[in-house]
Amino acid sequence: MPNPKIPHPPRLPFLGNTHQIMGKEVVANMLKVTKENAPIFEFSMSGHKDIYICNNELADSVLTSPHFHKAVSKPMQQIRNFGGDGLFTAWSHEPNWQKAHNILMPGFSRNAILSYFPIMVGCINQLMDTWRTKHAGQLIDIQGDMNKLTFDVIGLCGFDYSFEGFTKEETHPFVHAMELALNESVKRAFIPAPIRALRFQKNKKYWASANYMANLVDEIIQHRKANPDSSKTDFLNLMLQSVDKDTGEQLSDENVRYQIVTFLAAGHETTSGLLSFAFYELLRNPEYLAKAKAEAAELLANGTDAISMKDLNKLDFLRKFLMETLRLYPPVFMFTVYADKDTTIGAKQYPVKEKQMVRVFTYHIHRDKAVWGENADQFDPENFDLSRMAKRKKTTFLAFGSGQRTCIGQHFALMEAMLTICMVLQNFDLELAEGYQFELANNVTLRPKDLKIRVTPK
Ligand code: MNH
Repeated sequence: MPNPKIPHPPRLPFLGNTHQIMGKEVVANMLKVTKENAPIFEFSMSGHKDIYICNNELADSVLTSPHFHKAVSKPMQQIRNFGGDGLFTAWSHEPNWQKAHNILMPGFSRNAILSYFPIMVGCINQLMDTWRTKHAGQLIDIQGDMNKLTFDVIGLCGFDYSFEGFTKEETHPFVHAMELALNESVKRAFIPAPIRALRFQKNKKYWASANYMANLVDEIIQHRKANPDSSKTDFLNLMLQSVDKDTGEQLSDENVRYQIVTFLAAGHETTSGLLSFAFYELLRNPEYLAKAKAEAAELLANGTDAISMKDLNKLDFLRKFLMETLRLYPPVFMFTVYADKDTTIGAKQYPVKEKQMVRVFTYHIHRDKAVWGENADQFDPENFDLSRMAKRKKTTFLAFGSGQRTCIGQHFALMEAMLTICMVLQNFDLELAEGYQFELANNVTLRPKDLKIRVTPK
């Protein structure tokens, strides 16, 4: 049957389907609605009829078609209030996307990231010092501590600025500003503009946070420009010193600011989510923990200064383990593309209109039984054995998005996660809090809810 109608859950007048996901449990509601209506359905919100796709057959059809491109979704349009046309929130046709992509790509290669290891090691040591001196034998909030770690790492690698997550008692105001701005952006995206305008207090705080972030980053940029130091190898120097190979132009100061804010927004919560889920899975599987410890011991046999690419390539279990973690718990659990003309998707030829949004629902696509077998919901690092990977389509794994607009920070995140896990396992005995019941938290990105881990120095 060609051109079948795309089904949709029952709609209300005005609200469409919005009521089915609004409320306190947005993530849980999203996962429920998408699961009940899989593999494809139309969802009506704020007058738009977006299409959700939840299996690999449809995802592959969309992501290999030349007619679909990254869409700057409603929440992303709000994030542009402080991320501007930075890499994450730019349309592909905006000139600054290609320009920044050309300039920044070399800084995110695996080799380039190896040069950031001393910075990462320094931050991980601070995390471990805090655990040793303040929390020995106690339960820590793993998501909170991983957040501090990833924020510190990007601050220092990005522009040689420390947010002092572990050396100061109070949280840096920038961290609060970023959290408020991100959460509020998502809320604003779902609230109709006339009502949005009436949220005076919320709006005031929102714009104050956006301005605070812009000012702090601008000061850092101006300081570096007044005191150039070419020995620094951070992203800021890369952006201030390189020219785009296509246009011969540099990035404007404003765009440099957007990129830095973007790295902080896109890079910290995602990587800390990955680390939290990874520790959870390690600590409930003694077999995996033993394998990870063995690799950690090998990697760190000669200390942290001597780590080479060759050593990292030997971490085969941790590589598989982190990929499997991202499969079952993709921190970015969906992304959005749009059609550039009327077209169809999948073998059944479902119709899609020009400019219509298609939501690629990574979370369910990663659990598609047609790809991962009957045990698709079970954690098994061997899913990422190289020979098994070679047999699968690229579009079966979408934790970092797809195609031209795939995540620029993926090696950065994976290498940071490997290093963190290795150093922590070498120095601490870890235990899940007794009786912990796994649940997903309701956040912009996925993370385990209220996960506590006991940290005992070796
Ligand atoms: Mn990241 C794009 C997931 C770590 C910076 N990232 C994306 C996309 C996904 C994603 C999915 C594509 C979104 C879309 O298509 O709309 N990112 C992750 C995950 C992790 C992650 C799951 C960690 C785990 N990302 C990081 C880190 C940084 C970063 C670390 C920076 C230091 N990500 C980006 C940027 C983009 C992006 C920048 C946009 C790239 C582009 O479109 O050119």
